[in-house]
Amino acid sequence: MQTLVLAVTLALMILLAFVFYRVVRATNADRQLGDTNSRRSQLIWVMLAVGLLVTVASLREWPHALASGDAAIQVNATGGQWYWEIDRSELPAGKPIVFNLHTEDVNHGFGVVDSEGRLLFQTQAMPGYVNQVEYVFDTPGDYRVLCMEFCGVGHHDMLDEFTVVAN
Ligand SMILES: [Cu+2]
Repeated sequence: MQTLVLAVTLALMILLAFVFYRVVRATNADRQLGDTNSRRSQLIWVMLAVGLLVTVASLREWPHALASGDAAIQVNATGGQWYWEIDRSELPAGKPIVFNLHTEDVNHGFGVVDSEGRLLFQTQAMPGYVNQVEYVFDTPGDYRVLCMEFCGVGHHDMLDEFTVVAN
């Protein structure tokens, strides 16, 4: 999907550059301003129509459905000042995992980092809601959960961890 979006973006940028080049060239080549303004006006309307079409066509239903549905492993994680409670400490590699996140008190940020400290994903955990995020861990190892939303004096200590094991 990202490759398609990149290709469409590049094609539209090239088209825009070509149109810009033609407009500048036409403006400099002949000084028939009435004709040029008319073409420019048409061009702006065409660009608006194309922009609107691309925007509407690329809209997706919200919220996005989780890709794996019932096949995913469900993990429930609850945040609070200042702790995480995660109902599984060992997860399999290579399988879709859905984290169901919520909190007991204030907003927290559920961020997962690998053993080298790289942030893999993060999602808000909020009181009164269950937010879901799906991830597939490719590499077995130890992972840490950090809070990514400042939530009080103990925020920096809001850590937990789990292990991903090979299948
Ligand atoms: Cu926090």
